[in-house]
Amino acid sequence: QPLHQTSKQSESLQRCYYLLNQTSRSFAAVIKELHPEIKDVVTLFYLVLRALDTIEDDMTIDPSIKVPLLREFVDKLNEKAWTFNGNGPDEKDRIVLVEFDQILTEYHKLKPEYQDIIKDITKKMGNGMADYILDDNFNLNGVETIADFDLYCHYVAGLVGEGLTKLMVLAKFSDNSLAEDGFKRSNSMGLFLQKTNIIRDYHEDLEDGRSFWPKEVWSKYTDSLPSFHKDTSPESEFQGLSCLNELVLNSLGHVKEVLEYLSLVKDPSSFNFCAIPQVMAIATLATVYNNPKVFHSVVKIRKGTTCDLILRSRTLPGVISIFREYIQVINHKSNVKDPNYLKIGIKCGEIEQFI
Ligand code: PS7
Ligand code: MN
Ligand code: MN
Ligand code: MN
Ligand code: MN
Ligand code: MN
Repeated sequence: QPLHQTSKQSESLQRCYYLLNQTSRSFAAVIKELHPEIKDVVTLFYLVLRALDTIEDDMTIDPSIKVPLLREFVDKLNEKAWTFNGNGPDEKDRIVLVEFDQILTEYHKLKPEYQDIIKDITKKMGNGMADYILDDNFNLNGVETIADFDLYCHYVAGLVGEGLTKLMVLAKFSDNSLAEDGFKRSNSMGLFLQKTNIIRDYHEDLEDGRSFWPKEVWSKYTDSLPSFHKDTSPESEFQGLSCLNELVLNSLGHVKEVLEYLSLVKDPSSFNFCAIPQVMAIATLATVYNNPKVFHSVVKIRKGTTCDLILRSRTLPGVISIFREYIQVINHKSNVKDPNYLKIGIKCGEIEQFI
């Protein structure tokens, strides 16, 4: 490539960065700081999966159309200029599908090894999402057991961890050790983010006509999941909080592997990229813990807190101190009457011992 062209981004690559900025403030910020060798490939990986998730999330697409579309989505990566205009007008990230041809143009310029990793993960994720699409009766193919919960989260987030790990190893930004555990810790990196997202989005997801809270857990506390929103009696709220807290306890089960994973990421820009979402997740988990607002709105962490956390996430000791702080916050918010009070105390103690 002639020297005068090396700094020039093609039109379609510029458009891809525009799409990245449009669809995620937080991912855009960390992806744009990545080393040039992996920045474009991670951007395209993100955009391909964002497009797939925009199909999954769109409740105006009938399951009879959505399911085959999710399963066949990977085939679109072999096309030159596929686009999709079938999203509802309110779907916030529909632009990535309307302009998917721009993504394809840049995807096909990637090294074949990178394309293969993206393709493999996209195929598995699309099929996994399809397995969990609810039918119109709202109760078929849902997240029933805790094993389902882990499997659904593996498809939509654990696989992202696996793919990103493969990319970082291939690009030599990380040594093999990250991939030598059968992607167990990469999976936990995704599951910790996804479970936190699912817990926080209780109300929004129900309003959109879906839910990912596992029935095996909520059925211990109610015979109908929406009751935590609808029934505002103190008894119902207590059952709701017990259920919520049991899910937080489940998520805390991934913290050890998350910190182990982060301890193995050596490249500084990759470390930030991996660490910042995890730090946001533990802060979110501490905020939603034992918090009845979850049943009525989306609980968000404060802007100032976010900035402070990002600044402290640059090193492993910084990340560990953040986790320690939020584990203490969770421990202090516990209610002795909660049925999992002891288990939560033990889990927090275990994590504090570990770090
Ligand atoms: C390729 C950077 C860093 C080893 C779009 C980053 C939905 C939590 O469930 O729409 O629809 O409400 O809020 C990101 C592991 C994935 C997991 C995943 C791709 C971390 C499509 C993020 C992100 C692995 C499937 C939030 C998983 O979306 O969720 C790249 C290491 C996309 C990561 C989905 C969820 C992301 C998510 P929902 P959101
Ligand atoms: Mn989504
Ligand atoms: Mn989704
Ligand atoms: Mn969500
Ligand atoms: Mn919504
Ligand atoms: Mn309400």
